[in-house]
Amino acid sequence: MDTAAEGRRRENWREDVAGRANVADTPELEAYYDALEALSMGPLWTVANKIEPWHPVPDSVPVIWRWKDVKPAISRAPELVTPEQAGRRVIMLVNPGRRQHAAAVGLLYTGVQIMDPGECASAHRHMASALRFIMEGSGAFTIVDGERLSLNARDFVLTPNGTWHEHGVDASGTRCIWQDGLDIPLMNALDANFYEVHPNLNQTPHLPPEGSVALYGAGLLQPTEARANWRKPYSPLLKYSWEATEEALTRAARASDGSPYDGIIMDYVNPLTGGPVMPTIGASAQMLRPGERTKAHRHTGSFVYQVAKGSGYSVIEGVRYDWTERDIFVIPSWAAHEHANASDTDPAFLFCFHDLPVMRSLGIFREAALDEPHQTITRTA
Ligand code: 1HN
Repeated sequence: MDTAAEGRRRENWREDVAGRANVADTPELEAYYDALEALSMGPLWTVANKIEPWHPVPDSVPVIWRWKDVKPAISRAPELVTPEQAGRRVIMLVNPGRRQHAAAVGLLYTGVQIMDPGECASAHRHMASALRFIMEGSGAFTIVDGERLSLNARDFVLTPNGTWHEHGVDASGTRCIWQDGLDIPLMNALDANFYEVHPNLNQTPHLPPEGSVALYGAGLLQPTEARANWRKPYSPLLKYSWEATEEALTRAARASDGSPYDGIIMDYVNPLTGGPVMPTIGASAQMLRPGERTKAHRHTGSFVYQVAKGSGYSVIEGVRYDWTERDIFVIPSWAAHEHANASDTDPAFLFCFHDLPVMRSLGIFREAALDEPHQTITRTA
């Protein structure tokens, strides 16, 4: 793949700097390397510049999956497999640089799932943390650890790690499509994944429907004693409605100039801690005001975006990606990026999830502005 990142990587490996490895191959050395390999050993100096780059050099490349391509692709699946056969009827969005990890970017997985009225997928749980962002349709629901939640377009719902979860669409609903996001590649990289099917195949909801929204969704909390039993590492609030999200961003725009790099951006938070919704995956919503074009920066962390409303473009490592509603795109770690709203009259809204909770809890988040406010656009994807 001939991307800017790839170019940097090649330069980086060739770079001849004092203190960095610089050993020419000789027949003696080649024979020595072969002998080491037979012993499951190897010289560090042939790979040192690769495994210790000057800055992150992701295998992931920027990718956009446009709704005009995703919708027809996922719409074929119901003709070919049932949710019972498939377990989950999902089309994965796979980064060309991360195929062997089934990753969309970095250590994050994403896919789109389709379900028809009256269908239901069985309950399971796993070590991976999961989320969904609803793309279209009505009557979808999910049951998370016994709590049934109804899902409308652009709602954001959590199925944190270890929770039993299943999804379906009411018989009175319409065909539903949503985006799934999981940290499967992270769990597999850590060799920490587990998976279990529910002993009864489906849950019997035993908690009040939308109970977490009733208790935690209004920005007010019960007294300390009443909520002291919540000791789990994820948000007790499981669903964040789009209506409240759009309103929060619209109000924030009246009170703040926002970020020069992201416009009006707000994190979905655990209401008990103000921290991220799950220990390994965070999520944000952002609004680009009419005509807004943000400044370019780069930072560590991998990002999966879905365009919730409006249209515009992002410039990632000098390449322009035009986007519109329901398009999904990814920004790899340390890639230079900036966003623009194409409309002079309407705001644009982006949903995104990312691994910043991992970066922050390990103390490895780093960010930098570019020298120039905007990148030179070398090509349009
Ligand atoms: C999963 O549990 C769902 O619950 C969707 O709908 C996609 C991909 C990999 C592993 C588990 C779901 C998944 C998944």
